Amino acid sequence: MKLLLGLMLGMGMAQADAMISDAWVRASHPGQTVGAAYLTLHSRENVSLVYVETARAGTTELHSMTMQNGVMKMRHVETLPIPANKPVKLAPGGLHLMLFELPSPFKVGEKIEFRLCFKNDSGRIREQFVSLPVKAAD
Ligand SMILES: [Cu+2]
Repeated sequence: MKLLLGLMLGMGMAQADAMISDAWVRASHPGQTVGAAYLTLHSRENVSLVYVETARAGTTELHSMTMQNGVMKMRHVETLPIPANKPVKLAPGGLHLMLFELPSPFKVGEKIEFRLCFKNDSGRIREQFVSLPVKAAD
């Protein structure tokens, strides 16, 4: 039964799954409690990224970053619209996933699993699991 349900979910999601590229988690130092992750999201239909979590952080928030009067400002973004076939890039200096309350450092070579929840125009929410490699900051 569980297997059958899994297959059905898998089939239902295959078409709508977002494509993920340029995904990585910034390596962190021991004792560092805040981290960041980046990825580019591409969807074939209009969706919004409404929730992100990982077991490797107490809280995960989507943030934007802008320059205001020469000062970098970060803002918490509740939902991120991803228009059909228009990739949205989360990258250093701009949109990013901010990770709080890190219980242990992100080490280069590790893979960190994230759960992303997307909502489509008809209000249906589906989840997608992605594994992001840890890389040293450029
Ligand atoms: Cu931030």
